[in-house]
Amino acid sequence: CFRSLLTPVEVWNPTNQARNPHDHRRSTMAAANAFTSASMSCAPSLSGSVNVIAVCPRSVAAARTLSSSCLRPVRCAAVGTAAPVAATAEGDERRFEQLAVPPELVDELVEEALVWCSQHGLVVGDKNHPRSGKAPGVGLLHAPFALLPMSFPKVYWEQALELAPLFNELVHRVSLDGDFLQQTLARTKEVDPFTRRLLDIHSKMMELNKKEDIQLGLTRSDYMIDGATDKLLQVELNTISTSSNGLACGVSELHRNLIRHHQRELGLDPTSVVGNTAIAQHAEALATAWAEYNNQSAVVLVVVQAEERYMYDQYWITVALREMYGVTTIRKTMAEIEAEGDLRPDGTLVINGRPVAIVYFRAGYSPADYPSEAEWRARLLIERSSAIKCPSIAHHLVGTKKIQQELAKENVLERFLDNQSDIENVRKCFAGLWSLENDIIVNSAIESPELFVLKPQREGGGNNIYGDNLRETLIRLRKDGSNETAAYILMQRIFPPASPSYLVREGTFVRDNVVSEFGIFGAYLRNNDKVIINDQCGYLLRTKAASLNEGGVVAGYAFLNSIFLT
Ligand code: ADP
Ligand code: HGS
Repeated sequence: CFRSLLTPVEVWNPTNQARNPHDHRRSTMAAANAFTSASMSCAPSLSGSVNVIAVCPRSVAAARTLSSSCLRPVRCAAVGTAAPVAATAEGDERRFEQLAVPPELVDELVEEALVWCSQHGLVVGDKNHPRSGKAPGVGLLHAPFALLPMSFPKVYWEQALELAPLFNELVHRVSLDGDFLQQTLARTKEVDPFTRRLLDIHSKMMELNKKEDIQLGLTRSDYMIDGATDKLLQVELNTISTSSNGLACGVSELHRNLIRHHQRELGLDPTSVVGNTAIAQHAEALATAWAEYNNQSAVVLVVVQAEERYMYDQYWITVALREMYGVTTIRKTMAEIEAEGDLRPDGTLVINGRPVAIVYFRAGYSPADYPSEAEWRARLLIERSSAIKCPSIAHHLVGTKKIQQELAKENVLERFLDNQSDIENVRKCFAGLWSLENDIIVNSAIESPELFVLKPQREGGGNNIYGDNLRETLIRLRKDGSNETAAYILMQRIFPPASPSYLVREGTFVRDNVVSEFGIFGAYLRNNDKVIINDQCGYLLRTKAASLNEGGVVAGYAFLNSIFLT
């Protein structure tokens, strides 16, 4: 199905396109959503080739872009758009719940969905298969998914879209303030060896006065709806290895497919499922950055883990990059980069003789990715090179929980953003965030641990501390009087509205009460003063049992889902 979408598009060749990857007649249409061969409406295009109509999320919000903000989206691939019909009905504009499945239809829908997943590459490696994380096509399982989408109020959707370019720009501006990063994480550095190693590389780059002319950020801001206040609150801002961008596109097409085939029984309009342009826009951002690097023989280096059961999620992006733009990617672990990588005198990073234009990290966000000094040498080699880092070490540090907490402090956003309404809009989505130096908050957390989340400076899911464990940890830290407190932040626990849903994993389904976390991917590309891309680039909706504390699909807690706009 993937390939059929890409013919008759000729492979993009920068020389005859004069480095204008923005000829979307060519690119974005083809891969609007690689999963969607079935659901496309075709119209004759300029070049007589098939013209693909996909739903661009931004078409929904275009009218509402903030007039006062100077940070407007730059460059959204103008995919042929048909605004999804928001199924609003009286009084449910804030309805935020799983769409109901008639019990008699469940088995049939589940079987159809499982078949669709295997036929459309909505798959992951099976953890019970020894080679599933090493060899593509071996030991596959369908990705975990919610059976039907979640009804999602347009007002939250639009708010999150408007925030995307603001957070992109904020990450960039904070990343330029090396002193802010070093000072804010100075105490954490003393008690958290992983963060210390990252900070050491960052301070080395500051000493070398190493400037990154071309900057590429592929981020994701995660939100939950706070059931108590109806507010959209930010859970965290990811600046490294943001994943599920490939598979997220698949689940929105799966849902559209199921609803289209059962429109009469479900009484739902498939076009209310918001199309996901994550694959197209991540590939376009990487291709545009590659063109800015301006070395035709250069490759995109994807930094991967030695065992990666989530490789298919990554391949959706890199195959789209090759198919749509003719850009080659190579996959290497940190250890392989250390062994095979080299720096030319002009700073070019070379892997087995091939120059590297972009280093796209899909690993390197967790201590487990640095089992020896070799991996740290590789990270330093990459940072010292002229390759575009996605992310750079500075961007990586901006995504730490401690920086998230510091930015939520009074008058700190004002240091980075100069438009008052942008500052208010960003601050509006901040949940309660505190350091452990705040005795009043620590007391409340010991008293009511269920209302808080204790977070170390870790990424990837499964690291946070909740409930009794949270209370005991705070009591221990206080008793020890150690400065280990600097390794954590405290966050207000957000309780999203729960609703029943069918969740499908490993070929079986359960019905459970669920809550969801909604993420908007962001793409930011600039070359010195020129901002080339500053935009949202697709979404991720993850649904988990309401009884679970932790989240994350890779971490095994959550299920992929899609948005049914209401
Ligand atoms: P990580 O970087 O490890 O993914 P997160 O901060 O995203 O860390 O937390 C992981 C998961 O924990 C989230 O996906 C969410 O399910 C849950 N979580 C995190 N913070 C909160 C919060 N403030 N309220 C409710 N749940 C939370
Ligand atoms: C990859 N192995 C993330 N990324 O985005 N998690 C989820 O695929 O590249 O699992 O819920 C890596 C975090 C959202 C998807 C996995 C941010 C990864 O876990 C990378 S750090």
